[in-house]
Amino acid sequence: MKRAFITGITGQDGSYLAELLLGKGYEVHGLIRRASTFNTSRIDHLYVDPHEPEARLYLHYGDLSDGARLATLLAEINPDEVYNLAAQSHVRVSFDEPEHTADTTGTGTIRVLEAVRASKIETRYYQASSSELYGATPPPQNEETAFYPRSPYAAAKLYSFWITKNYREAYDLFAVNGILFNHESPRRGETFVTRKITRAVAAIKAGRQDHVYMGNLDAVRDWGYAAEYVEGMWRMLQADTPDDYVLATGVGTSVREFLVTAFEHAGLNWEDHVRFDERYLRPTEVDALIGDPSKAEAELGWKAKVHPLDLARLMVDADIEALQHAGQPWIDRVPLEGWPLR
Ligand code: NAP
Ligand code: G4F
Repeated sequence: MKRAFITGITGQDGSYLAELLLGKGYEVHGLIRRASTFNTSRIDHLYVDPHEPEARLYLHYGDLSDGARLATLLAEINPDEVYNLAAQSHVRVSFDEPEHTADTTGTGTIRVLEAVRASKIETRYYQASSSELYGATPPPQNEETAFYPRSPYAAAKLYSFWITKNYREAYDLFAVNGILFNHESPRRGETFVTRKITRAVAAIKAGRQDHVYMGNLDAVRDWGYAAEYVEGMWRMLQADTPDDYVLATGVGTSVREFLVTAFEHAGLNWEDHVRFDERYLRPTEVDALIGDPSKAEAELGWKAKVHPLDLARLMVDADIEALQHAGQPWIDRVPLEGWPLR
């Protein structure tokens, strides 16, 4: 039985990756942060009592700020594959918390890589790199495109990209960068633009909210479906040689197009409900990200099937469905615009 270690298992991608690996027969170990409330809602459906013989998913407390803990854990678990998905992953928030973002999204990576070396395990390493690295460089973007980061988040990810490549070359580690373009799902964090829109559509449709405040609607992104992207991560670690790959749909869509499609899908006119708030603008914006995933298709046989506007409809349906179930705490307790969240 193969064994995997996932940092960021409680996040969107970590939850889909855990599902995928369990489905392939892996034993899966995940790193979770100690919090004063439960933070496992995205993986609760995978829970099997660890005392039961069929249990294959195990969680361990730890944090990317704690290198010694990472080394001890890796030595104990001795995984065949390490997926480093944990990060402060919100671009707008990285302007508010640049130092924390550098420590988690940048230095956190060297802590995991050093833990791999210190524990002397034989493993393959996946680094969650990002299309944000391209920043101001115009699309289409592929593995040869120059990086031009435009946020503290992207600058931290730039360090992580290069240190991963350096450890591959310096220590002959099987280490890869997945340069993933935006990928979304019904499990997407609630303050990223797609999910913010689809949650607002569901709440407006249900008569629980009248409007939503948005930032720059002209930005273009290449939104794919997260459940498909974790398959690409796994394929990178099954390759004969380690390399870096772009995963994307190749289709660019503006925030406005996504928003119009989402509102229309629910039979709503977006202009009646969308307002502007500069709180959601960034000091430096990334205008357009559209990936060219041909290398992943040719070498890994990976291709995105769900395109951005299908994704908008899929996510609206999921949020409407979620709202119909009683006791959804997010809608009962947290007013969408009540907290000053980005
Ligand atoms: P996400 O939903 O924000 O999940 C982030 C995960 O990291 C969560 O499990 C979070 O734990 C954990 N985490 C944050 N700080 C940590 C710390 N100091 N120590 C340990 N764990 C910590 O992100 P995602 O969308 O799944 O993305 C996964 C990775 O891919 C991230 O590195 C992200 O930057 C990168 N990426 C994402 C996209 C995308 O479009 N989704 C595209 C390119 C790259 P809590 O649950 O406790 O907060
Ligand atoms: O959904 P977003 O916050 O995602 P962003 O900044 O593209 O970053 C995401 O994708 C990256 C991959 O390229 C990941 F590395 C990163 O971890 C994260 O997952 O914003 C998308 C666009 C931006 O241009 C933003 O300015 O939407 C625009 N936007 C307009 N109004 C908004 C809003 N973004 C947010 N979050 N909230 C708004 O109200």
